[in-house]
Amino acid sequence: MQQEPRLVWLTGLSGSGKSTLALRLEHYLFHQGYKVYLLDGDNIRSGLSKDLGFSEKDRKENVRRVAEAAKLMLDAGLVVLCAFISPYEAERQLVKEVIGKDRFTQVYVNCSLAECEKRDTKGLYAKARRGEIDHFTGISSPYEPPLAPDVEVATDTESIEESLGKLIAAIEPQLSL
Ligand code: GGZ
Repeated sequence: MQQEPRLVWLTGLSGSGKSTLALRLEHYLFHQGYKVYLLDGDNIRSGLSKDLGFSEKDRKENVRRVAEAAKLMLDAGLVVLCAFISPYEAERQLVKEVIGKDRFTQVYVNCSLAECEKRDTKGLYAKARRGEIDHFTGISSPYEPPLAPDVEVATDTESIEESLGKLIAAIEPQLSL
């Protein structure tokens, strides 16, 4: 049987664990034999969205571009994982429309702002608190939690292994090789 294309979209605050989980999921699926590719801030904001910042308008444009790029990758038959803060519900709904609801899975990587700020692996929250970064999600820019995510993991109470296990259990039945 041929691989079914699917988009798995992870949304959550900076530091919530989106990229870590998406990378682990990518490795897992790759080793299961899926053709899978991960899009995240690291590979998108250094190229395709290089001209964009973090204003509401720019974030919406970033998410729109990612959705269109992911759609092309789905047309090529890939399983695509996207890990973006994507703070606005309306834009996440747009992604679902662009991709088609039958091949879209939304994952809410839920982690409290307090925990993300405590982790602060890149020191960005401290900078945002000092006013050195504008429009920082959770501090000076909003994050709208998904209204009806297909899967939710709580990385402030679960281990990475637990969250990954939940993700795999939810996503693998939606895929076929
Ligand atoms: C939020 C910012 C900001 C501001 C730089 N607000 O934890 P990170 O570092 O590695 O991931 C964050 C990344 C967010 O990019 P996205 O493309 O996912 O955002 S969106 O979906 O809203 O377009 C963070 C870093 O960029 N970063 N400035 N002001 N995160």
